[in-house]
Amino acid sequence: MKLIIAVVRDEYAGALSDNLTRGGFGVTKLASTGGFLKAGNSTFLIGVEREKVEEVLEIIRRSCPAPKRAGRGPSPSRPEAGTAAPEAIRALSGEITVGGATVFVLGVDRWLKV
Ligand code: 2BA
Repeated sequence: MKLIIAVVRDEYAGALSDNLTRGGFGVTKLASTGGFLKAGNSTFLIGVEREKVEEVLEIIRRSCPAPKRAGRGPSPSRPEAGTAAPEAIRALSGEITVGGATVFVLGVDRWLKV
């Protein structure tokens, strides 16, 4: 048994949720916030049998376009600078990469519904 945690951009969340549900997987979507950009994103919890992990990863790949460069990060003159951490503003002197998903696959000791 595995728990897949996937952090995705909000714009991919609807498609990912639909595709996972269509594939017969149980999904919980949580509203989350990235620590660096302080922007909203979505975190999916997906409990699956070990042999289904690759199938889920493929759905995530398909639903969340590959990372690409997306312009500069927050700077003091941009609106999002008001919400980004000061260290993020300082660190981001160039372009940032967005897209894809940040995925963790964890072992699950027990899975029960009580
Ligand atoms: P954020 O923390 O808001 O990060 C958004 C994007 O900013 C990151 O995209 C990355 O391109 C850039 N970034 C983050 N930290 C940076 C740093 N210290 N220096 C320079 N650039 C930085 P992703 O790596 O695709 O991450 C997207 C979102 O996934 C993150 O949003 C966060 O919510 C989550 N995430 C990423 N790595 C994580 C981790 N190790 N643990 C937990 N959540 C993570």
